[in-house]
Amino acid sequence: MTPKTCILIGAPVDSGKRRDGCLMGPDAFRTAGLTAALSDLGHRVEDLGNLSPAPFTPDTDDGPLVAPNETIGWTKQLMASAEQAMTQGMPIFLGGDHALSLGSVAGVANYAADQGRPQFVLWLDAHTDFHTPLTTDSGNLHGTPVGYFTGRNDFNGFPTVNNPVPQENVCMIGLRSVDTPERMALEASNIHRHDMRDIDENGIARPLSAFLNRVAQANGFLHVSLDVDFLDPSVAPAVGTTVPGGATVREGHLICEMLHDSGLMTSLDLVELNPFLDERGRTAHLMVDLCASALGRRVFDRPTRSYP
Ligand code: Z70
Ligand code: MN
Ligand code: MN
Ligand code: MN
Repeated sequence: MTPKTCILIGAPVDSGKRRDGCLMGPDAFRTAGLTAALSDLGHRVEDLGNLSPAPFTPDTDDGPLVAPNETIGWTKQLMASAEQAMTQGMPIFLGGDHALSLGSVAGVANYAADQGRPQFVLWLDAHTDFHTPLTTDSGNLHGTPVGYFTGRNDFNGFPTVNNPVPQENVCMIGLRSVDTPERMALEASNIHRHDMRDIDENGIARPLSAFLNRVAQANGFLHVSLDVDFLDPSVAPAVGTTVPGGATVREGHLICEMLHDSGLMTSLDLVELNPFLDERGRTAHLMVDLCASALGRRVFDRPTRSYP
C-alpha cells in the first residue's frame, strides 16, 4: 500500500445549527486514537491542530439564519486551508458540524481546478444538505453545503464559489430525510442520489462502484464527506439529528474499504460528531475505525476486485 501524508485539520465548527457540541468533535477524534490508527497503517500523519474562523461580525438573533456571519468566517478560513493542504497531502477535516463542508469542498475544488482536473464529491448522509439560505426552514446552515459548492444562488455574504462542483459529479448515499424544497431542487438536478430503499434493494456496493468508475474515467479528485448520521443511530448515537434506518457498521466499512481499494479519495470530512451525546466514545471510535478502513485497514488482503 502506498503511504499517504494525512493532514488532520481540526474544524470545531458549531455555527451550522442550534444545538451545541460539535466543537468538541476534533478532540474526540484525537482521543479515540485517529493519529495512531492512521500511522499504524504506515501513513505519515500531520496534525495541524484546530482552526479558528476568519474574523466575522458578531451574529445577532434577528434574521432567519442561525449564525450566518460565523459560518461565513469559517467558510473563508476552511476554503483557504483546504486549498493549501491539498498541496501537501490528503486533508482530513475533523468536524465540527456539516457547515464546515461549505469551505472544505469549495477549497479542494479550487485546487482541482488549478490542476486542470475535475472534482467529484461522495456525500454520505441521511440528509441532502442541498438548501440555500432562502429555502431552509430551520435556518441551520449545515443544511446548505451541497447547495453552496454546486453553485446555487443566494449565498449572500459568502465567498464566491469560483469552481462549483458539477451536479453530475456529486453522489449522495444514505438519504432518508429530505425537505420538500430540497427534493424539488434535487429532482431538477443531475445529482446522483441513493436513498435507503435503493440500498436495501441493490446493496451499497453497486451505486458506489458505478460512481467510482466515473471518477476514475475522468481522472478526478474525490472528496468524501461522512456525516455521522449516515450511520444508524443505534450504532452512532452521538449526533444531534438522529434519523432511524441508517447504514449499518458493515455497510459503512464496505464503503470505506472500496474507497481505499479504488485509490481515488483525495480528501475527507468527518462531520456532525457531537461528543456530548456519545455513549462512552463509541461513535467517535466507530468514525475512527471507518476512517482507518478508508485508509487501508483490512481483515485479509485480497486481489482487487470490481463490482458490477
Ligand atoms: C434539514 C434542515 C441537516 C445535517 C441535519 C436537516 C439538515 N434538512 N444536515 N443534519 N447534517 O434543517 O435543513
Ligand atoms: Mn449533513
Ligand atoms: Mn487557486
Ligand atoms: Mn445529516
